[in-house]
Amino acid sequence: MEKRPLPNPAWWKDAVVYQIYPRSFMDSNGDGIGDLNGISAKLDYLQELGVDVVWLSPHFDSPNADNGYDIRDYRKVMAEFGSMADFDHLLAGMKARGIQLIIDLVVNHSSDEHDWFQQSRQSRDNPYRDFYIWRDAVDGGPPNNYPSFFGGSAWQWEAHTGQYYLHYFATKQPDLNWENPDVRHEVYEVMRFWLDKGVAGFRMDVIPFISKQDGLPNLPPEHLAHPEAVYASGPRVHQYLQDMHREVLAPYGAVAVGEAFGVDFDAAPLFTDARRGELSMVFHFDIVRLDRDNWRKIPWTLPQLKAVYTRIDQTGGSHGWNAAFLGNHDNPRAVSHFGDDRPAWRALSAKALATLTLTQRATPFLYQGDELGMANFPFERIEQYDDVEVKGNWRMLVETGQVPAAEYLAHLRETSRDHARTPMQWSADAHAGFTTGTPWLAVNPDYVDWNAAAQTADPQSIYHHHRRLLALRRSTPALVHGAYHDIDPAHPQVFAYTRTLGDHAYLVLLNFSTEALPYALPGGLRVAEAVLDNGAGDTASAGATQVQLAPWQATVYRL
Ligand code: TEU
Ligand code: CA
Repeated sequence: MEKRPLPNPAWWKDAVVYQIYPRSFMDSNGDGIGDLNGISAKLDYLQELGVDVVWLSPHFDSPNADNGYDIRDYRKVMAEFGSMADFDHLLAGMKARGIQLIIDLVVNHSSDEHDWFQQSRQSRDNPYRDFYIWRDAVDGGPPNNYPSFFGGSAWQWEAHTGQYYLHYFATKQPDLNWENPDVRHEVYEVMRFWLDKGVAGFRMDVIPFISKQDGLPNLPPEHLAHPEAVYASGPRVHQYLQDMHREVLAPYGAVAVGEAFGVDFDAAPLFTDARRGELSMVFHFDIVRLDRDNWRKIPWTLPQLKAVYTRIDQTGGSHGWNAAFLGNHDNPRAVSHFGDDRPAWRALSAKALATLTLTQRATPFLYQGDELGMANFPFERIEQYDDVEVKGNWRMLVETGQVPAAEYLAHLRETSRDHARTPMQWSADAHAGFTTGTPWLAVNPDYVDWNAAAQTADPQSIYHHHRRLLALRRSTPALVHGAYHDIDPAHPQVFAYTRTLGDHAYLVLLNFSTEALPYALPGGLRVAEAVLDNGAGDTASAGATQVQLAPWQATVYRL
């Protein structure tokens, strides 16, 4: 076991993470699918940007029912992405540049093609039967009313052994049975395998779901549309995580960021309070889900958004920590989601959102392409989508006549996961320089104007704004660790907060609107100097108690 000397055991609090969705990042061999050698070829780009850590979405052997979130072999690299030698080469290239690697641990479920499940489904007395969750039919139907997130029941009938198995996601993603100590042991072994290679830790997929409710009772009707609250509150989740921490995470000094889907504000500290020994930090869903109800887009207001930031900061408290993010592979593009992707405002609002994420008391997670202001894809037809979730809901809702096709498509245009999965826009060359072949998912046609080559050459670009923010954060402990205080929670257009550490105080002012606004600083605050601005307008001079905010202006002031 490799022991890494870490000067600061909580080094990840000061880090900025960049998420790579390998299928869509860079294709090195012209088959239209991004791969590990493609990532290796772009490490200088990541180093220039200034990120400390890469989170790599699943790179394991998978039949790709859910783009790698259905793992067939936890110790093998997906053939489309390359070989284990390519992985080792990638990791060495990161180490050489001082970049740590976090990989995706997807162990609430495996693929149905995993050997464990192939064995498990053979017979009721197979030694692997209890690796999964099998139940008898009840009244000729599924054991309970649990829905799957990808449409239909969470139970799949297997005639061969006359029982149902549980799958919270696709039928090809059977849930592992964490009650079985052999399952837990196997997961620890998988974790050690990758830690021994030198990865720094894990992003843990839907980790609160691993403990199932005792007796698997029916969901009360009010939970049917959002079963995640029940799925995330099983009786033994904290026991399992504390065991995992003691057995694997602590001895290796590994970082763990949990996807806290379904975890409410009161429960979050149970996962992240360092005194409990579970996870390092969690992703809260309350921001990215503020404007939606499953696939439906719903209205949101800035005061609501600000209230969520404050609540999340409170869950961190003084013993916990959070992850800040506005996008990932499961969400629409940040600039289209919370900014304004019309030509006049796209760059400014993307810079304002970056300013927000990179000045939180939390570890920022940037999603590939957001540093370029990549925007949603102009989807029109169902055939243009790839996502298993889109297709499952189409079958369940549209094909049964419950929801008109036009209505579902109109919402998907705002909420689909596929917006984030279109290929990375590297240049104005064919297919945005992502591939010399045919990309697996269409490239956004706006790549001609919005790409990395153009932006790395332009000091005023979104990309360079990110570089400046990363450098500022690195040199300003108050922006990482300082107390967070929203100084004007009710203002409908302005997001204004301070970050204070000892004598060092900063004010972040964000105009979330396309209106020019005079803004009197609350509480008698006076600015000392602007330390970073997104170029939307003029900044105020020393001593000012009032500032003029241009549309989408984003400024960090020292107080
Ligand atoms: O996603 C968890 C999750 O529940 C949602 O974000 C999900 O994307 C879906 O929209 C719920 O309606 C994680 C992964 O990030 C996601 O890509 C996987 O599809 C999912 O788990 C299953 O592994
Ligand atoms: Ca490839």
